[in-house]
Amino acid sequence: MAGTQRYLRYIVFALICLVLLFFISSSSSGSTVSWPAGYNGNEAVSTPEAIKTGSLEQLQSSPSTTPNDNKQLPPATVPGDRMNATFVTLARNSDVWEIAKSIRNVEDRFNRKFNYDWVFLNDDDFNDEFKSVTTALVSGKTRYGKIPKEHWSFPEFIDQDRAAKVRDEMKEKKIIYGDSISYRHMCRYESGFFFRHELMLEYEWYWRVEPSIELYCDIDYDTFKFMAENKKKYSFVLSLYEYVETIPTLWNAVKNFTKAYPEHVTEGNMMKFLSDDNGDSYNHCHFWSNFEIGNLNWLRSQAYIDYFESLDHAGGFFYERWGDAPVHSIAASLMLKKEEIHFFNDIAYYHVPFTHCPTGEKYRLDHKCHCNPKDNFDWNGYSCTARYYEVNGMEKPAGYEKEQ
Ligand SMILES: Nc1nc2c(ncn2[C@@H]2O[C@H](COP(=O)(O)OP(=O)(O)OP(=O)(O)O)[C@@H](O)[C@H]2O)c(=O)[nH]1
Ligand SMILES: *[C@@H]1O[C@H](CO)[C@@H](O)[C@H](O)[C@H]1NC(C)=O
Ligand SMILES: *[C@@H]1O[C@H](CO)[C@@H](O)[C@H](O)[C@H]1NC(C)=O
Ligand SMILES: [Mg+2]
Repeated sequence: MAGTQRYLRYIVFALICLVLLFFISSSSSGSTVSWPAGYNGNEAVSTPEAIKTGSLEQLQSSPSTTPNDNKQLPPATVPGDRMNATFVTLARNSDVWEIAKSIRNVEDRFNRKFNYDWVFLNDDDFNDEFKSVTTALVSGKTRYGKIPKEHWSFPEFIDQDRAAKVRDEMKEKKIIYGDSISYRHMCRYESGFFFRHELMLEYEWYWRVEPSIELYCDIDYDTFKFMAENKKKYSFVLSLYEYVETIPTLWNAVKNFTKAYPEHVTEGNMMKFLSDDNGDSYNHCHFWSNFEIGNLNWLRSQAYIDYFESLDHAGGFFYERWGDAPVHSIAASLMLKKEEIHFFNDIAYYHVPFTHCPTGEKYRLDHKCHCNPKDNFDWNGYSCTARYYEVNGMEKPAGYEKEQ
């Protein structure tokens, strides 16, 4: 008797197990959740039914309280020619996750439609993780370049002791990056060398991207083509006043340059953006260079090279802490015609701590922007963008007063 009872109990237990197994297996195929891969064997995360059955349109056309006929996604790749252009990023291996965020932003808002190349430059070798993560994210071709030693070291005319003393003093004064050697090499490299890296020689246009930036609006047209068709050579989204302690003699060095090379100063330039007294002194306005779309052949021109060499020999990259932003901005404002510098009001952008959020609600809604217009820096007193409008005789966008 006891043997039969135990036998029956086994059968009931086995039946319960079978029923349970049936439920688990049938429900998991229709469920949106399952164990993460590697947690319980190597099961892959299952896919929502609508995607598996190909009814993605149903998901997209689900009822909405504000009807909108214009909800189709733009094509993944916009037809037509591409420009001779590339993204360019200077980065360390340790920047990988911060640059990954930037790439994802740029791809989602722009490059998934255009698939431009992306050049990464580093004073060290990029490791496999950096290369595989960035290559997976970029829709165009990715290329990795090592910076030659002579572009990332102290030139022989620099007095090392004097430079070291300055770093100590700046540290004492708590000037941001004031005691950093690598930051100075970075600023000098971005000022005078990135456009001559052998990988960059293959392109005419560049768009500079730094780690941890954000783009907040869809960009539906080819910004490089825009630059070419409108005869633009340099562009910006944010402008501000430079920290004076980092550039005390920069303007004197610029004046020495313009005296030695008057032929490089272009007529119809934007000197008024830089100076309120016709060039006597610098007002410290500059375009923020962590975003740039520009023409590489201009940076490779004799005029720009003479300018960079002249500043480099003045020593301020090491005896002070000259940034590439004022260096590029002064060059653009003196050596280009003012019409050749473009303000990309439509590119909504963030680099800590400033935001450019386009003024004008219609534009923001039409381009699916997700920035808060209250964060827009343009009409703030520390921005130089109002001055840019004034010196170019441009009318400020409607509603700008409300953002001051
Ligand atoms: N390879 C390499 N890249 C660097 C080095 N220092 C800075 N960079 C890169 O140069 C660019 C500017 O450096 P950041 O540290 O962003 O300088 P910043 O924008 O003035 O300051 P943050 O507010 O910290 O962003 C970024 O793309 C960095 O990844 C370095 O020593 N080596
Ligand atoms: C792209 O521009 C570079 C620099 O001007 C030039 O050397 C190269 O030949 C161009 N490539 C194409 C495909 O036009
Ligand atoms: C500019 O030139 C003068 C005269 O040669 C020189 O004394 C001065 O140090 C130079 N200034 C800078 C910042 O290079
Ligand atoms: Mg940065």
